[in-house]
Amino acid sequence: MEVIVPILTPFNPDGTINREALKTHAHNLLEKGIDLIFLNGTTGLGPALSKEEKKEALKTLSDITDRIIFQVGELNLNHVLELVKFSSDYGVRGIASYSPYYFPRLPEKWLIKYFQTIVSHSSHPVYLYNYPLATGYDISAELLSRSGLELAGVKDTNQDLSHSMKFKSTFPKMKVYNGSDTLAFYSLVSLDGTVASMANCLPTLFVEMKRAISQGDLRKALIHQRLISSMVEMARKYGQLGALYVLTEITQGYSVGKPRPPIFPLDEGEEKELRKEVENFLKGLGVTA
Ligand code: FW2
Repeated sequence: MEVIVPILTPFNPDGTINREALKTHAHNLLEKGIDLIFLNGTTGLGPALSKEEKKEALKTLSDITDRIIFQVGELNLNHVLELVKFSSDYGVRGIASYSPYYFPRLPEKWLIKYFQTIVSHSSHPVYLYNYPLATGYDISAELLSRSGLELAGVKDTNQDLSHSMKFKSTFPKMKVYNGSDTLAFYSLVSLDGTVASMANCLPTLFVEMKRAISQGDLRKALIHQRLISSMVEMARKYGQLGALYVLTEITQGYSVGKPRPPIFPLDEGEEKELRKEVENFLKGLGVTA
């Protein structure tokens, strides 16, 4: 049972990656008991990072850990393969990719061919990042099964837990994670774990939820899930990807820089409002984030 953080990418005011902030954040998350870091995911603004920035993020984190799944998805397969090759010099735990996106009506066999090409070039275990809402394509358990493609695992970002569970029943040896914050409890209970964006700002709560589950205290774990879901609701009002930077600064006590437009930072008024809301919420609960 693993709690995986799709780590946010801290940016400097000039739009470059703030490497020190990335390192500080990763170090804190691991110290607090997070199992693995998912690098260049959606929360890390992966689709908005260049291949050189994806490499830079890996280089930066490899100074402190090998507990990394390195996301390499791009719309240029040559770039993807360059990233796959680059990762072979690092002791990461796996590489992952979302499917090609944006272009409509891609034949299924092209989607499969994309992943087959990655698998054939990778020295690391390969994970599918399935996020139909974002990519427009569902690489489902049925499709994987028909294709004969063999993968180490899947991160399925889906509000339908049964969709994720189908991967586990079809491929019992595969690691299966759901990527929805509001289903983290259920993913920990019924799958191999969760890849949860909110673990950037609530690492301790996630780790405690996992501990409560392993001790059989499901009531306590569900209370943690409710708190996490409440924070998601608060963040969504402002744009969850941007709000996460503010939430992380509030709860973890250090700056993680800003997002990079078109993922815009919250404006001054929004930030003030969110801070007030969250601080009151956490104070009322006496919770450690
Ligand atoms: C990522 C995740 C979590 C998500 C979810 C999307 O890469 O950021 O899929 O937060 O909104 O795994």
